[in-house]
Amino acid sequence: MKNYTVAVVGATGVVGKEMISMLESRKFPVGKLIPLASERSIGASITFKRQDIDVEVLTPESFIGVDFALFSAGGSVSAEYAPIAAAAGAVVIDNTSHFRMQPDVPLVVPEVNSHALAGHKGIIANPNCSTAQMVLILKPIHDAVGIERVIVSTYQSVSGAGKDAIHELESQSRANLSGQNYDGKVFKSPIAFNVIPQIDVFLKNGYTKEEMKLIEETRKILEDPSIRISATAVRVPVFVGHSESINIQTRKPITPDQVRSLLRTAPGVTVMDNPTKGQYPTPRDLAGEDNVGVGRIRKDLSIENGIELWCVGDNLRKGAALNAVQIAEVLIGNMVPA
Ligand code: 25A
Ligand code: L14
Repeated sequence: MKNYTVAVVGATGVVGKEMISMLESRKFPVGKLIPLASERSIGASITFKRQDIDVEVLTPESFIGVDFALFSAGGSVSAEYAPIAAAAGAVVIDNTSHFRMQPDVPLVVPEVNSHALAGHKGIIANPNCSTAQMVLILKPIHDAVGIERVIVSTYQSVSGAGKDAIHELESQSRANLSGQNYDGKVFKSPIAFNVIPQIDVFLKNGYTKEEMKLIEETRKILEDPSIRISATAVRVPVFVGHSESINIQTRKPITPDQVRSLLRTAPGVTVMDNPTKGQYPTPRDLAGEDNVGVGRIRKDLSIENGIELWCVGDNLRKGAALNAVQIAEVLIGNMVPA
């Protein structure tokens, strides 16, 4: 079997570390791993298959001989270096929002639209964490009865915003519990013991960029620009795991039982739906898991063809690192495409 040279850009970040861990645990055929980060990470090393590998500073020469380059160091780093990596012959799988909506860049969740990988031009985009987990749920329903409209509210953990954000929640919580003040830098409002209705910047239309990513990326992945979607993205004091309340209006009628049985056979999804026994997905159940959990499936009593449900996923796994490694697996023929 062929072995591949894999570069990870942003290797010391929370997503980068998870990517390296996924490559190892899923036994991706890595011949050589090249961890790349900024100058701030000089002297750092990462552990891969029980070997310590020194982190290298990202330069335009970093991609010579690289087969796959997984990027998660922010949009500006991808904007500058992903084209350089692709020109050097690497296949780029980019975790940032930079290329996602470009028409010639496939935006892929392998269980949903791996066919979109055909004819890629060297850069493939990984969707936003909240989009990735939602389309796993929407796809089987859309195929069965058509989706007319979606209203989603997210409850997003701090790890989506990186390691400084994880540190801020932890330090602020400790400080507040001992009666001290703690001024955060990452979040505009205190995140400890609070809920913040803003993720990413506000746009002229009143939505945030995170909300518009959910709307536009979902339509691109489901290949249906006619689906009407509205979103509210909210940050909650949770370390890992994004939750979503999703209201779906379908084109044809469907019962909650039919939704449950559709989702029971959906790849990447685990139905956890026995509310009277206290069974429903929570971030603490799903953190560290590959699958997305779904529960609270019920009829929306306020409209004709309405379904309400709740889904939770590990934002660092299906929302980022796992999905990226799965895309590489499809490309080398190790994962069965949808
Ligand atoms: O720029 P954006 O688009 O707004 O993205 C913001 C953040 O989103 C995270 C990522 O998290 C990023 O920083 N992110 C991106 N995509 C994501 C996704 N899909 C995502 N999160 C979830 N899902 P992060 O902070 O955990 O990871 C940052 C990693 O990126 C590397 N990096 C940053 N700039 C780089 C770069 N690598 C190469 N070239 C660049 N120009 C970063 O490496 C990390 O691996 P690092 O060397 O910069 O940081 C590691 C050491 O430096 C300390 N440190 C970090 N920031 C600062 C700092 N020290 C001083 N000042 C700072 N501003 C760290 O503590 C660590 O010790
Ligand atoms: O677009 O802060 O992939 O939770 C993912 C993490 C946007 C921000 C993306 C967060 C980013 C998001």
